[in-house]
Amino acid sequence: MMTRKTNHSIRSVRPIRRFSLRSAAANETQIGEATGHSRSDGILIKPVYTRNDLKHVDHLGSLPGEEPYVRGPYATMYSERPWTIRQYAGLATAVDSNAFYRKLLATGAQGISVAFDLPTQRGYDSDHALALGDVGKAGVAIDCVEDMVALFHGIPLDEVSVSMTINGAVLPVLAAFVVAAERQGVSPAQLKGTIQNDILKEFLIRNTYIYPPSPSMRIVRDVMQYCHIEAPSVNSISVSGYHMHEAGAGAALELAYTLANGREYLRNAIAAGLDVDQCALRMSFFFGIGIDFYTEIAKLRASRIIWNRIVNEFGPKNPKSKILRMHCQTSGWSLTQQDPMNNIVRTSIEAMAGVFGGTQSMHTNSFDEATCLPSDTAARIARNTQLILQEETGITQVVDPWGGSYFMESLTQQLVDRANGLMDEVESFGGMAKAIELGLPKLRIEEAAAAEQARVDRGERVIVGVNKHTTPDSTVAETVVVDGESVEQQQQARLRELRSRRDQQAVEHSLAAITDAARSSDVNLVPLAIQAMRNGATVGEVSMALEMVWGRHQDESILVSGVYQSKRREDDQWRALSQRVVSFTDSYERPPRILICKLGQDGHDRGQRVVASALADLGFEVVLAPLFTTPDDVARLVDQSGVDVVGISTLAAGHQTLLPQLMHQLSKAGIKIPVVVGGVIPDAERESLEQLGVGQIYGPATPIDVIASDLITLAEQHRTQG
Ligand code: MLC
Ligand code: 5AD
Repeated sequence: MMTRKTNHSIRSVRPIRRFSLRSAAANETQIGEATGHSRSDGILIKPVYTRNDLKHVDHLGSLPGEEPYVRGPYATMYSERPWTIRQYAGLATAVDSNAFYRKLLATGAQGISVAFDLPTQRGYDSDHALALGDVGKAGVAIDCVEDMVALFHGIPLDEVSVSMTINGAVLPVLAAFVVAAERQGVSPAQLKGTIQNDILKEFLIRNTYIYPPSPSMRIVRDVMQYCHIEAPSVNSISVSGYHMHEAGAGAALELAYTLANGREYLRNAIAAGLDVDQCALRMSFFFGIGIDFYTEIAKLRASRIIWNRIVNEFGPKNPKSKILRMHCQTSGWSLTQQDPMNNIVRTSIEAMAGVFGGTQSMHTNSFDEATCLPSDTAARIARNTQLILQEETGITQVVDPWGGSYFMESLTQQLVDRANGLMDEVESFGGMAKAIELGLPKLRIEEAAAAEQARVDRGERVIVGVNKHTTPDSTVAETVVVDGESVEQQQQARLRELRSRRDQQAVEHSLAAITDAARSSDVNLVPLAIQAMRNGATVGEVSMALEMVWGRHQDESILVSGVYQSKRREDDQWRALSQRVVSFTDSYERPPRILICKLGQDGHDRGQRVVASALADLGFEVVLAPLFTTPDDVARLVDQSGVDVVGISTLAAGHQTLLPQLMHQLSKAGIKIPVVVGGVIPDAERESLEQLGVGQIYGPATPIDVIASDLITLAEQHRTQG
């Protein structure tokens, strides 16, 4: 890992570093494969279970609400209070999102979960040059207290619990929330909700970090400490495995790394003087629920057993500290662009697994999410899926209905054992922060993702409508497109207005106090951020006040090597493609060379990394650009690297602004090169992208073979013509 001071230019091309994993994970994928089901998690599922399978189960006999809480955190569970229906949402401006939330609440949602746009998550105001193209696209744009006030207009913050998915920029966003509540007459002590504040998984997988790991961990504990004292009903962290699941981790890996992160946060806070009860009491968790029905139920049950053991290591006094409470979200990974109505069925099944696993709060994905942000219709069906489960099926009547099942108890124990093994590996590196620094967990997840992609491409994992039982008609009727330019203009006007009327001296004074406090570690940063936001500072300014001392973190790109190929080696189609790469290399005296990059603040890089790793296995020379590049940066990289093709991966709609700019930059520089795009791209955009000169467009779940074959052809054409 490396850290750079604020510097937004890309100086040199970084060829990918590749890394080959052996040992535990190699076994893992083999066993998973033998079952034909579980997602590379080393779990053996047999056709029949008997009482003999309970012999090795350690947790039998406990009641719900009792240690080790395998049967649920509360004695009565849903029979007394069902899980909270909490749909993650946010788009465009605060006013737009507020209207959306109010509609959600009026029609059955029971809590709010805010999705912020990427510039907000990365600590940039909407008028920052690097925010361009991403403002309001993947979530709501929040720059200042006034935006937060508008976001919660008419939503009483002492009654409705609010979750906010914010990590790198947690300080100014939490501060704006506290001040917005203040304006409603609600004190921090009356607030209820959750702040994600889980920075480790940002370094591991999600990539909306801002500062380097060490000061980032200081922010995490400052937030935990502040909430414990001032806002005791706010869950001060939501330790998240969801993103690991989305990135390709199997159940055991997701469990192990999420709980290892949890343990790291406990250690971090305790080292700074908090006691275990002060921090564990309001730690909460967040898991993805995939389509492997049984395994996912067992995963959630297993998580409570492991967390109970971990917290006990620290000697808590309050029994509540030992309970893992969780939010769950159905899997985005399992959703397909092809035959999208199938996603309703997938989501329902995943939601049932979440309920059987005993979740406290849940988001069900909308069927159109492989294409765009949820449309009204899709969001309604997603929410109704939960309402039907709660109110029609009778599922809430019985607590932990799988308890005592030979199969489920044995599967739960297998997951506990498997996750414990993976956590021991993390401990052997000195804990999660160290392991992340060494890069191991990311590679393990990537390895699982590459193996999974190979299974899909070989047809071993069936995805109905994608690699089996396909139908030609696969379009989504209604597509949500955010008018980013209009949001940008509105936000910029608000910022101008704010800056013209605020007391500039007071703002500067409070920002300077933050910068000073960043230099020491004995002052809690949250009250200082609250004061700055109250004075009229912006999210970007507070972030910059810290960045001045800590710099901005940049991740190094290391790719896993050989995993995809190991699953395809014997396969004729793969051999034919390898042969084409060899012929290309013979003809042109070097392999086809591709630049793979993302534009703007979109850090979702699982897709590009799986493709990069598979292409490199095939023999391509892959240049993987750093994250967060501008069109200018990419044009420069193309020029420097002498590649034959450029591949742009896009998942957060920023391409709508940034891709035309890139094409313009390339043509201005006289560079003729084929450009292909992959990711979440609505059908309605295809024509305009083709007009721009984009060579190929790949939706989610496009087989690697199709992409590789096209790329070789494009590279050949480029060499011949160029
Ligand atoms: C509940 N309660 C009970 C009970 N059931 N009491 C007695 N008997 C029962 N059967 C009580 C609880 O003790 C609590 O009170 C209150 O009811 C609320 O229940 P809860 O279980 O705490 O639920 P909730 O408030 O909904 O909180 C759930 C949570 C929380 C703890 C998991 O952290 C949460 O809401 N998380 C959501 C996170 C989220 O939305 N993330 C989205 C990320 S999207 P008391 O008094 O004890 O509090 C993302 C995507 C991306 O990250 O962008 O990448
Ligand atoms: N609104 C609703 N859902 C969203 N997701 C991401 N951004 C939003 C948003 N603004 C969902 C997608 C994705 C997961 C991280 O959350 O399903 O897979």
